[in-house]
Amino acid sequence: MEQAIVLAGNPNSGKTTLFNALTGARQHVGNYPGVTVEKKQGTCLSEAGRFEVIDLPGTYSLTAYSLEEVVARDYIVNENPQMVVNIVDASNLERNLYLTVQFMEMGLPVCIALNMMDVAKKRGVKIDTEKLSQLLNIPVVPTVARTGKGKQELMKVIASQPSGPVKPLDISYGPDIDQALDGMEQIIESGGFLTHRYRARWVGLKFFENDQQIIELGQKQDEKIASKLAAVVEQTTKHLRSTLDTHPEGVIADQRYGYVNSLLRQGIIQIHQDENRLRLS
Ligand code: GDP
Ligand code: K
Ligand code: MG
Repeated sequence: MEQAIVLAGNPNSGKTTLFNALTGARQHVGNYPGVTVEKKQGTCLSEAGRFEVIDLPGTYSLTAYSLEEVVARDYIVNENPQMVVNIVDASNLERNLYLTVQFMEMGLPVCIALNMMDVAKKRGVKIDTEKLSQLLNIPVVPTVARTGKGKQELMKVIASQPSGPVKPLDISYGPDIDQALDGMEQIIESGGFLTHRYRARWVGLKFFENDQQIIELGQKQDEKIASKLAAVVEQTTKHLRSTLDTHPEGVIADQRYGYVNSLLRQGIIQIHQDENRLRLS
């Protein structure tokens, strides 16, 4: 069977540029089934082997807030690629890693192509890619998609990753949501509720995020479990509102950003003032 990888990331992170650099002329364009979202597919012949490559629609999150998010998420879950190659804009790390974290929460095999390294360098920003890789526990390969720099290294790293299940990332969402998620996870697992496609804790999280696609899929499978989960969400929401004057979706976004920032604060980014630039300005 041919090895398949997907390119995923924020809009304008350089996905299509990297896709072109990897596949050259060996590509074709179609649509995802049933929707008018463009699907680019191609073949990468690298030193590390032959790969089928898909350029997924750009997204900022993985909750069903937009068609692009649903298409990207569904494609990954249905096709089960060997690797999700997350194109991260090195000049905008915080925003981009917010999506990375969400791929990791789904329990997917993820690696980072840390792109736009030329832009970061020009701005005097130095990124410790090894440290970022250690902290996230996933491969990070610096790239400049525009020139093709780093693409062979990226394919080698992908080819060298062991297959098999990946340890998912579980962020703490504070005591109230964490405890609710523990309970939901048990309900979800014992009922086999959507677990043929998704990990249990992630399903619980999507109920908290009011993800209409997952909630409707769940209701179709088992109305009773779906309303049990909705009741847990409702109770926790009430509690959060009365004690902290906040709501689950807000807490979840804040904690995700908090997690990303706690990584970045550990010396990932160094800013060097360019002496020439100082003299010129
Ligand atoms: P997509 O929305 O993720 O598919 O992003 P694109 O591939 O369309 O790239 C967005 C813009 O960034 C384009 O103008 C690219 O030429 C540019 N770009 C992509 N990768 C790089 C890179 O590594 N360095 C620089 N300087 N520009 C890049
Ligand atoms: K640009
Ligand atoms: Mg694109």
